[in-house]
Amino acid sequence: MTQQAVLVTGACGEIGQALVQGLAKEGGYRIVTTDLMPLPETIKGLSAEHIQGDLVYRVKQFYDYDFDIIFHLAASLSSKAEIATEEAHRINVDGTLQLLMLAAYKSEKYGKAVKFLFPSSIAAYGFPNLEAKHAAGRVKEDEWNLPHTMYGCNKLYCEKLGMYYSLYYGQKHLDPHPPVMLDFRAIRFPGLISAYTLPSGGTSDYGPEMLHAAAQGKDYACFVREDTKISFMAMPDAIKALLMLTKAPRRQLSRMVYNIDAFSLTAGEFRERALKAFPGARITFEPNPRRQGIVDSWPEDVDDSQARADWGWKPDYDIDRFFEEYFLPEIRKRYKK
Ligand code: AKB
Repeated sequence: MTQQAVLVTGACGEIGQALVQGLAKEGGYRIVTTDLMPLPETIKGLSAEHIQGDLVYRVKQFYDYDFDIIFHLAASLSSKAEIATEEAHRINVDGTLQLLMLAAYKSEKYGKAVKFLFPSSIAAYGFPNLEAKHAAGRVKEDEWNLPHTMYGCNKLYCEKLGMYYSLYYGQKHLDPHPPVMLDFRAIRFPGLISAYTLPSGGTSDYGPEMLHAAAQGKDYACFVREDTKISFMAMPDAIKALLMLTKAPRRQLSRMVYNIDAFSLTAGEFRERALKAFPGARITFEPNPRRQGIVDSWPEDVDDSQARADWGWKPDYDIDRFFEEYFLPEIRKRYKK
């Protein structure tokens, strides 16, 4: 069987590790990985080749490969990006631009569209104040695209770049016989929670951090207010969504950027769930004004009806199933509680 050649950037990150495992489980892929770090033991055996280093300076090397699919996950997340803004721009935008150029070139050269899967984020949205956030409820993809963070600006702009290279690059669509363009597909992810890994540098991190701390019997001071509400998703659902969107026939897709949704809850509700599962957990609230401001600008919930209609998206884990069937059984095994 011919294998599809896949590149996963940011392979050592949370989504990267879970995606490499998901691709290996499905089979039929030759997986090349890249990251600043060496691969963790858990996925080392699943990558055919790992290229370690800064993506921005490595992209030239990837012109020697012919990838059918690129999962471009490498990014500096929202809290970290707000501290080192120009460096975040370099990682988030320059890296993406270079990979898009590579994928566009290869698509045209071989007359076969390279699929380019891009994890965007709820950070692409931005509300001026809490009243607007509460009033908006479930936002659609094209509403409130007014990010407050460098990371959100980077994600929104890279979505636009992906569309540009897929549709208009060189204005070649105006040729009588236009060349094959690349096939860009993006998902705006909510906060993600894995039972196996912890995020770093994000602002939705308080959710997973609180749960992992409670499971280990460690104190946790949550950096946002109790009433703070955004949407979250189990990591297996995030991987399911990426794989579903990768396989969806292009003709079924009415857009290039999709919201996906699973459940929304407040930081206080996270605490209640954590206390129910781990009664001794010590969780306090000590809001950090900058990080609070970031989460306050993100939607409480997103409307994912387009993803549901176009490629059959449906999460496996609602809030109850997330805790009872995924997170708690796995985390208890992990921390032996
Ligand atoms: C972050 O907090 O920066 C990310 C995200 C929501 O994209 N987890």
